[in-house]
Amino acid sequence: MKRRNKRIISIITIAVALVLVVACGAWFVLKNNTLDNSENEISTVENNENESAKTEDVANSESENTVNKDEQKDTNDMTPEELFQAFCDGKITAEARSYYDDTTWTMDNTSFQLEETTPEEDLDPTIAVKKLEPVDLDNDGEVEFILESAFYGDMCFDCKDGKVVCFAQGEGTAAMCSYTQYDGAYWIVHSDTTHAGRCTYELTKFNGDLQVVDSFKFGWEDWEDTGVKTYYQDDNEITEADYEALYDKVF
Ligand SMILES: [Ca+2]
Repeated sequence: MKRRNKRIISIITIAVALVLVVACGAWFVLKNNTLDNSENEISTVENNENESAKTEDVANSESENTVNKDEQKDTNDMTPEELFQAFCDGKITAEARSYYDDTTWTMDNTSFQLEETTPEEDLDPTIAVKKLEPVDLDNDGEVEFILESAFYGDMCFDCKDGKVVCFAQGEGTAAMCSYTQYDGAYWIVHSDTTHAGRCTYELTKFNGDLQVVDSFKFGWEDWEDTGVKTYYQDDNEITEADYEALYDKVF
């Protein structure tokens, strides 16, 4: 009996030890798995972070490229509006053409002050201008841009093919610039109406290549200030009635 009991106790002890060993083994395996999993999770997070950092880098370099492209945007790719705005902003210059002869010069935005963007205390009335509604001044179906000065009248800008050309503007008070619609077309007008002894209007019609395709002048003279005016159209003397009729048609 004693011997039998001893054997039973031994068997139980071995069984308990086996159970303990198996339990410990299972716990160890489980623990390792958990560690592996959390490490995997951490590395996944890190990978994701790297990926998003990479995406950000790509996004940054893409936007830098866009900025560079914008800065380098060729004037040839600009719309007429963009060209005129770039000129007004001082980013590009314009070619100015004289009304009197073939003289041309380079013009930039320092030759005028935009009323809408210049502080009132800095405004010089002799060069202050405001933007007018664009008009197809050269009759080619595309609008030209106009800046109006109270002193010298309009500055007219043709903006296309990567260039800004100021093809007409006031050149002193004896050549105020404006425009009018007459005989089915727009005409540029240079006028001298503020001096004694004369009153002249010279009209010029341009085509889309900024070539003068027609022009004429009319007005009156009274150099001696006798009160008797001599009316003319081009080189011909006309009657006062003809002058009045022409004036009414033109303006
Ligand atoms: Ca036009």
